[in-house]
Amino acid sequence: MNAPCEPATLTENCTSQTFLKDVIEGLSAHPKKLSSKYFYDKNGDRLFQQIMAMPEYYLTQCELDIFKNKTEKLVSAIGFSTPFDLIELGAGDAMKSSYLLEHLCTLDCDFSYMPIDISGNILSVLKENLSEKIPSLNIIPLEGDYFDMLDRATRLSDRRKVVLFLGGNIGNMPPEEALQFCMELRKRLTPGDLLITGFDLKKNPHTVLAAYNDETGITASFNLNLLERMNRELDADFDLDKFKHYQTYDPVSGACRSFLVSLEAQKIHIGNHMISFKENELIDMEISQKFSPEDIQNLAKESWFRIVNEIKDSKEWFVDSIWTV
Ligand code: AVJ
Repeated sequence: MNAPCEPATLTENCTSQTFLKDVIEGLSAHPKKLSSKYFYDKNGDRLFQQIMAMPEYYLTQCELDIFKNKTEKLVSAIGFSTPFDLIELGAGDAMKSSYLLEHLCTLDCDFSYMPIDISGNILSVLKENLSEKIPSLNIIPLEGDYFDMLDRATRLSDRRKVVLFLGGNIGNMPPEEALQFCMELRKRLTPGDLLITGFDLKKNPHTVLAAYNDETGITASFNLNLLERMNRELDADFDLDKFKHYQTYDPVSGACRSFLVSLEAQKIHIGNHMISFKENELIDMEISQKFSPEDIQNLAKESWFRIVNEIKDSKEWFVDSIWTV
């Protein structure tokens, strides 16, 4: 039985109860599974920022190229004759979108910026950085799950919505889930609204694998940090030396996956739960799906969107696809 949450600490208590529930459910499944959305605690945010700075992790540079050098194209696709809310799902530190935000402010556009993120930590970093960089920007940070916060944004304002979902975050869902997600998103948008999604494209498989299998081991630490987070927040006793990161990329399906391998048979305690691992048993940690142009077209079509524009980086490794309802 879950204890009812005290109003004052409602978010925090309920969040850690959901975290525990998800973890126990995932580690009781076959194969064992953890959700990559829990990667992003304070330490995970820091590790992900290190990943974005790695030369192998081309995604950031590609999308930065789009936001820095093709800002005009983005702005004309958005259109700014009517006021709007720019809602960013998984905004993180808003490094890429800040170029768009700056441009829109220079043009004196009537818009609010509503960054949504599961990490309250990164949202406060974002707010601090952006208020300094673009003082005239109206920022309304929303901490929580995408759809809960999107619904809140709708209750706060009835202006036209421009939804940003960048960085290849959509790739963190297996294809079937991504379709469900787009359909859910579609339900929340009305004519005139736009969705701008960043897709990492299928490319030389060596390039893809290298981005997630760095020699320096930052991606490995990023995965292992979730075990450490469970030790800290859920009173678990994972020994990080007894798990090893394993990365795969299947160029046919486009699925890039990370696993943790249990290096020996072991029993782990999480609060008053116990989880057994066999030697070499896997935990399925994350998928980073890659897309062909046809994959993107099919996804848009099956979720009742229409593609109105596509903006690629100069290498054509990444695309920001602009959809309307
Ligand atoms: C933040 C989901 C876009 O999948 O490429 C980076 C996360 N994981 N390296 C990705 C990640 C391992 C990243 N996204």
